[in-house]
Amino acid sequence: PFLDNILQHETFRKGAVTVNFIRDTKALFTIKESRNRATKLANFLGDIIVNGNPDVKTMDPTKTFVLPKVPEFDRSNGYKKGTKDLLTELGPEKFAAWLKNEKKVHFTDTTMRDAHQSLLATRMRTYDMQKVAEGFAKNHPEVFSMEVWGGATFDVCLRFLRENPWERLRALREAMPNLLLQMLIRGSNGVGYTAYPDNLIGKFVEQSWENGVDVFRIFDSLNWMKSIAPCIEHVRTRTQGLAEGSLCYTGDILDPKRTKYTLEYYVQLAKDIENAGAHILGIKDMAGLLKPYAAYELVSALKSEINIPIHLHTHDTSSVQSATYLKAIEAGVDVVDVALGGLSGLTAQPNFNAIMEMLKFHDRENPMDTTKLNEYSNYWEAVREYYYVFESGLKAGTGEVYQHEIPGGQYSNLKPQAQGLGLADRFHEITKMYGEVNTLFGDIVKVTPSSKVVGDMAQYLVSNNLTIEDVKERGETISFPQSVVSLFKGELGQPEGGFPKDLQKSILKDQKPFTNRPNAHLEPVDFETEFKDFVKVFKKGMGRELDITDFLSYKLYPKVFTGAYNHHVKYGNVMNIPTKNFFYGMTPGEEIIIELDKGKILLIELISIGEPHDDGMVTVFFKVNGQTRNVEIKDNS
Ligand code: 3PY
Ligand code: ZN
Repeated sequence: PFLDNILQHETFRKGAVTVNFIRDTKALFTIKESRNRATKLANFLGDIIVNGNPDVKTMDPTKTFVLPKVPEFDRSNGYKKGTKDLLTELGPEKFAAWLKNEKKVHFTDTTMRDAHQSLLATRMRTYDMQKVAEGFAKNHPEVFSMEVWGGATFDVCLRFLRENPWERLRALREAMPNLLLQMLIRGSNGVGYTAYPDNLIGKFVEQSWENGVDVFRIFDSLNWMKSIAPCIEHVRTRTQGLAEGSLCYTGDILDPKRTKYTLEYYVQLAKDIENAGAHILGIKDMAGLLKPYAAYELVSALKSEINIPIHLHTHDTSSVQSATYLKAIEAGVDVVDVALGGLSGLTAQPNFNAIMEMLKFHDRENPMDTTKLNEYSNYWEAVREYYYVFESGLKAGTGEVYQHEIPGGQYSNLKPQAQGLGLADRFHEITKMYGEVNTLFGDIVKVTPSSKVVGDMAQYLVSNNLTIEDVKERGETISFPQSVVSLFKGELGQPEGGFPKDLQKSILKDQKPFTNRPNAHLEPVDFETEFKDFVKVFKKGMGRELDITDFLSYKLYPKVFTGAYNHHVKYGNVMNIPTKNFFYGMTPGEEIIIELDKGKILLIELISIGEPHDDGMVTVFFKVNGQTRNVEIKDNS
């Protein structure tokens, strides 16, 4: 094995060995630890081979994949100056002023966050991102920011991918040092579905910055300033990053019958966000409801009423959102969110590659190497196939989105949820009910987590064959889902215009609602004591020192973190397993490479799968770095 370690070492493989190579390369001596990790990974792969990945419910045995081609880039050359360098140079205030003065329109690439959250149920693994991150940052230094973190990616990383989200962030930071990295944060709800103590959100913001986030897109699921403002303050006081306070767009400002979310409402909200200290204003059109002419009106009005730059986000669920960008760009929007072609459109963002072409020779063009950009689109197109089991099935744009108003990020999750409840063939009933529940709730802003509550209620009513009339007539006798009770109690904050009083009464029964900040009901975290206790419980299994970021994961998602921890204890770090094998196992004769650490690799070949023994165990035969390694796996079928 020692010889193995030498032969496998990157320096050796590159032929760059010097006299002191063995003496100076400590990794060569960690044979036992490597063997241990190899065995754990073999056990993981064995389990997937015998029992399948529990996250993959059904698969197509005839499915084939093409190898994604990583676009070429100059490895020896450094990074060209980008927006991250500019932020470091100018600081957030001057940076925002620079952005506002730019004539050309800027682009945020959402491929590694919202695009896969909205098309593939957030399942994109770090492995596929890391392959292209460095090259992309070197080839496209003109990009404004890379949205790579936050939203649902945080918990999906731990819950389903069994990765450490902080490790993803650090890896992407290292690979893209010249570009701004962006995250989505749900105000007082952090990256969760409920309010957390203020000091926990503050620490989370601070650590997000420390580990690589520069742009914090902050929103509240009810557009409640009392949740947005404290988070802006955390960014301003604990980081040198950019606070992008965001308004969530719902309804239709051009529809005279919709009098709740009007142009005046949004302008006032934008002013409040600016006054709270945001460096940038985000317009977060999470369901893709901002139609082209409405975008022109909204952006024009905001441009004349506020002094900070404006960043527009949308989802192309209806398929007309490129036109929205065109009109917003004409009205002077500063940055728009796009996704690389192969992972764009429909419930995700409009197509980066196509928008670039749309603007060629326009006076706001931001020229980039479109040939290269197309190569990245092709890369993601091929990678996307590995995730085919998580596709939402939406094949064409839908005008129905203007009725149900379901956010893009929720749409791709709603289908599997409906399937899970045995309601797959009633999906359109659910989407219709979603719109009706919104009206019942008094037309609220619907975005995580308020959107989840509307979704829960819609599914609950459809699965119990209840109607909106039933709720109105005999709501006191119905026991509603917990998330609905919690919303009406005030645990997600207060909606514009308050809750409908009668409905609130029948949902809460004898519980009393509150109207102050939900955080006011939560005990602050005692970091010093609790961190010590945390380390005592979890230290042993991780094989490394635990730090504050692990603690934050635990505090935000105690059960999910514990599940990920137990998985780690059993199987080690599975982040570097190729995606195809992570989800679908291996076929006999297949040989894969897994990087354990930088420069330390494992070569794993599946030799064969034995017949089940009487006790239900199956022997899986591997070759690991040339040596036979058998693992015993319990067959759960
Ligand atoms: C999230 O909160 O995860 C969203 O993407 C909302 O649009
Ligand atoms: Zn979005």
